Amino acid sequence: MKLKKALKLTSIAGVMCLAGLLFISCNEDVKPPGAYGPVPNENQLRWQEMEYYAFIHFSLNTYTDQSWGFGDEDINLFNPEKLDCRQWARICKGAGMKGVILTAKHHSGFCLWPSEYTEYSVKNAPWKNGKGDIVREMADACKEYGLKFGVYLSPWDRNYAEYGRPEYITYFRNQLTELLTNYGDIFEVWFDGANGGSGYYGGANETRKIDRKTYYDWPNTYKLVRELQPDIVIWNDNGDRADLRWVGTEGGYVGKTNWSLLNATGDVPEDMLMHGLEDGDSWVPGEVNTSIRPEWFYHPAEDSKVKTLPQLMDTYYHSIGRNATLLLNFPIMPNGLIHEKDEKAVLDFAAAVKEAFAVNLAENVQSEATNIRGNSKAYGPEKALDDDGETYWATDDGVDTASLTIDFGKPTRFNRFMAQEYIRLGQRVKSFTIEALIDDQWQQLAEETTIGYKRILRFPTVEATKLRFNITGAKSNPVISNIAVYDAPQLLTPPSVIRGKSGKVTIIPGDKESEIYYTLDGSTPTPDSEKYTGPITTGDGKIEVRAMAYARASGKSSPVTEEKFGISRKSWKIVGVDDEKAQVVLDGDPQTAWNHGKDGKLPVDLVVDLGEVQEINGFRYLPNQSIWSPGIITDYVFYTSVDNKNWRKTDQGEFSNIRNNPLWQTKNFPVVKARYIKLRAEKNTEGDRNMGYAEIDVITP
Ligand code: FUL
Repeated sequence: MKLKKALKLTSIAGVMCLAGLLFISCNEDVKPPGAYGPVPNENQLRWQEMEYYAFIHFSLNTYTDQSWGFGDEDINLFNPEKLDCRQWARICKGAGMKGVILTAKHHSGFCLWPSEYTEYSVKNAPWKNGKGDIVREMADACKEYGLKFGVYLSPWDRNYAEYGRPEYITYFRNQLTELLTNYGDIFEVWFDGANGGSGYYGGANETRKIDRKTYYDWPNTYKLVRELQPDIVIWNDNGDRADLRWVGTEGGYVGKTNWSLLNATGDVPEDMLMHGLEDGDSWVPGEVNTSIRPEWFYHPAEDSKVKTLPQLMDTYYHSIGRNATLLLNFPIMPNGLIHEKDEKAVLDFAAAVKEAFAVNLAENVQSEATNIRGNSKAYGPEKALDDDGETYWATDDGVDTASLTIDFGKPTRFNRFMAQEYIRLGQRVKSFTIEALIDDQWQQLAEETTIGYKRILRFPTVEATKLRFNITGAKSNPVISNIAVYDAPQLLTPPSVIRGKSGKVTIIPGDKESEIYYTLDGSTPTPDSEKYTGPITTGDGKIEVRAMAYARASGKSSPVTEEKFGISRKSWKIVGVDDEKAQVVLDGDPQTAWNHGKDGKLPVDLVVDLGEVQEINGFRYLPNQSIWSPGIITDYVFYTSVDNKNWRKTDQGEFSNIRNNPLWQTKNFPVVKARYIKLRAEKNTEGDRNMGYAEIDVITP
């Protein structure tokens, strides 16, 4: 415990004794609890308290509509005529964020600062006649708006000729040195884990494999980082433990059980990323990284896919509310600005968070606890209700289960509960429940596992006079710095829309109570539009469905869901596969999936008969949506045919970043006539032939 804190506690206890205000015995000599297990260092603590900060994805691939640049993209494309880092910073600040992490170099190798070690940077781009430096502009804007600044430097570099050889490590460290020396304080550095293999590599155009654990010589790279920026935290997903961990998904959530611990060495299976390791020997807390749109970089087609308020609120509860921080990404448009829809979404989100947590109904209300450390006022339950993160309720050593009861004094409506452990002394709580006294009966509202730095629970609104927080299991005596209770306004969840093979459109409500209204002509639905009562029969052509949930009682409506569907699939079928279940690939439902068997040789073909010859100019593939599903295709060739005999190679490429972010993959090509399409899977994430498909679709002109 810090000296300052120890003095503070002693003096509080002393004042209490002198004032003779004691209801329980006063013992000034009660020692504070000792730390248990691994604890965060100062940098990790400072970082954890930031809670919420921005990611910015911007690079040459913003101009090529790609997720990952190959490394040979034309530098002349880079000319963001309205670039304004102050706009980015203003939005982040307005959104309540505490910092910004910028993709100084993404996998394509293109540098947003004029690195002296490569020609593939802004210094050779038309933007500002090669005199620009986006890292500088961002660092300055962050300073102006009181935000911390961080950098993403991709270890994988698809442009650099020496990538894969020892020379690249010198290059990588030189670039790191530039970034960590020339731009002021850097709070976090991000070493992305992607090492896809293929790339331009100075013209070699080949696949290079490296061992992500050893190639980058992380221990020495970390040493350099810490020398240059002693207050930094290092994020790394390359098999070497750093200060922070990835949580195993880019979907915007971490496990409900979330230990900020891992082992310093050894492999980390994906579910360990999501939950941490209860008995881990090191403090490695989770950071939830996700984008405000499906993808990380800007794609105009996603202008209607910006996360809705309910989605962003879910993300909040599933990250900050589960003992993690939230790193929320903005893709920058080719003109150099954040899209106004993203701005509105994030500001609405900030307002909703503010509203939800505006009034803490438990602040300084009456409380009692089944055990108080040394019966000392310094560790009483009121220390968890005083809105001071440096004081806490603690129990005696050896007392690992205890209850704290809050008495509201009158029937009080609430639907959120927040608890925080004093993590300077370690993460201890293994399980807890909360109960409410409703009409003189105790009713259990929740039964949960870990708490950590912060845990927030959501439950249906109750009206109760008391709330009881029961710690039912802990590694050591619990130390709770904060408890809060809120009555957050209810939000309506937008419905989801699917079009089945028969052409019927089904709208799935996000909750059970609200009504659904929809349109089929691209107009915005209102409570006067068609009311959804069951599957809608649609014709064979393209349709655009817009739907919203509406709560008559409050007059509130949800954000609008927009889905565009191409030609009907009535007569489509999978051919050449001896398994009826394969047809789910065409059923329009993202939740159903089918996998080819594991046996046999690569590549694996899936042929669809579209029933008649059609004009098509692209296709879409959605991988199996269950978490860590097998067989996500990464490398494909797409063929078309009019007779199922003579095939034409129409497209070929990779589904970049599909493993971490298993979204719809859309590929466009010039118009061709085809009745049959063949998706050839050349490689999947597991390196086997068990190819998985949730959906396959075509795009028509
Ligand atoms: C991933 C990368 O491959 C994506 O492109 C993106 O930068 C994301 C934050 O991390 O692994």
